[in-house]
Amino acid sequence: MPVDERAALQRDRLRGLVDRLLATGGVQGARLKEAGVGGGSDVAPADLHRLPFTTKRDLWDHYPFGMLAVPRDQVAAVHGSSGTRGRPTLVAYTRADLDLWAAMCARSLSCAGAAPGSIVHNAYGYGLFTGGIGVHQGAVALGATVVPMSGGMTARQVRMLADLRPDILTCTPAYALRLGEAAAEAGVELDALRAGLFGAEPWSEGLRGAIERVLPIKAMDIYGLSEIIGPGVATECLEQDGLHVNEDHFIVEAVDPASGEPVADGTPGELVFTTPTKQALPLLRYRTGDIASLDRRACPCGRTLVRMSKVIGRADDMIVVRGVNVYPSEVERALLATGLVAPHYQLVVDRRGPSARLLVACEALTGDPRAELTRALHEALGFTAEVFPLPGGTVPRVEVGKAVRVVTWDEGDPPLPGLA
Ligand code: DLL
Repeated sequence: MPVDERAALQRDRLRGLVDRLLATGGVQGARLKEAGVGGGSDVAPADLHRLPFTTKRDLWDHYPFGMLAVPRDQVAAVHGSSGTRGRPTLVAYTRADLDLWAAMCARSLSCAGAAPGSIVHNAYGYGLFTGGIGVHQGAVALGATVVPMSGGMTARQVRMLADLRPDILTCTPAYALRLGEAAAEAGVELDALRAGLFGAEPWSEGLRGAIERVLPIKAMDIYGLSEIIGPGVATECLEQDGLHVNEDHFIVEAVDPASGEPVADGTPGELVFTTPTKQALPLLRYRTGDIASLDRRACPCGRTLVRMSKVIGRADDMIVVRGVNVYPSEVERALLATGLVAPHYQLVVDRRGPSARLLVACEALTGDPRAELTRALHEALGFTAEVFPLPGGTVPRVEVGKAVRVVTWDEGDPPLPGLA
């Protein structure tokens, strides 16, 4: 779509959203009134940065149904996070929202090279988590054949991959690696696979390389969050150079996480989304906590949708070790760039003593890589992390759900054998 045409669409849709929020009279409507907004005609996309934010706290405070913008009986489904990293969040969808979600996931699948007739092996978890059902509905809407594997039971997954010969694989990046290794161990060749859409957790270019070495595919990044809709908010095209944001439905901004002020394109900031077309849970300027930069330059693929970089980390995932801010993905990038370790690692923040230590548990490919890894990490992070090469298979592999990259050691035995 030409950029001007989409800007006009965004303007009209944003005005409609503001009118709906004001009419609903919930927390978002009240904040708009306080900000002096009397109706949709008062706002334009260029003024978006002056409007109030919405946060996860609002969802918690109004859990489960307090932020609905439609009567409860129009809610066709709910999804959410289990709350392993905090309190549970619940999001609601009308039938129209489910159709929008399916369309956005279909668009994402096709952006990554899937087409009607594709076979999509979907190993995202099904259930309250949005990954499985979101991608499933997208594959159906695209006219593909979906294999609803969900996560786990890796031997069975390998069997289905061998028997059904899918061309598209969808799962978390950590599980893609696990599946590739398990297929190789079982002597199964996955020569029909062409592309994968991996997301739900941060991953680096190094991990992309590792996945593309164990699987005969192009590995693409797919981003989303339950609050906005689930997967299908943004996806990489075959250029593998940034994720196209479906900004006709999800208007994106990047802001300074501390001040909340907009940052320039190309500068990492916290992603903030507005959902002008969602019905059950429309959100105005929702703060994601995810750090990435935006790129409005034309993409060789021809899509005019703004691109976001891979997510660098979450504002709340940042580890602070001796005053230095570290995102797990920076450690991943530095580790894998050495080519000396397998792409399985875990960061242990030892908080038992007066000053925190960062322990990096990894698996060496050959020899003792400690000196070189310590040097590479020092160069990347600016302080000394302690490297622990452990025997192959010691670092936990993820089978279900999201990879746990960081654990804290507060007291007692080390979280992994071999650490000290
Ligand atoms: O993880 C939605 C999803 C499912 C996206 C499947 C892609 C594929 P939530 O469980 O609500 O939803 O978690 C959302 O996960 O705020 C990010 O911190 C993180 N996340 C999601 N996708 C990516 C990605 C799904 N591609 C939270 N890269 C988000 C980095 C991601 N982080």
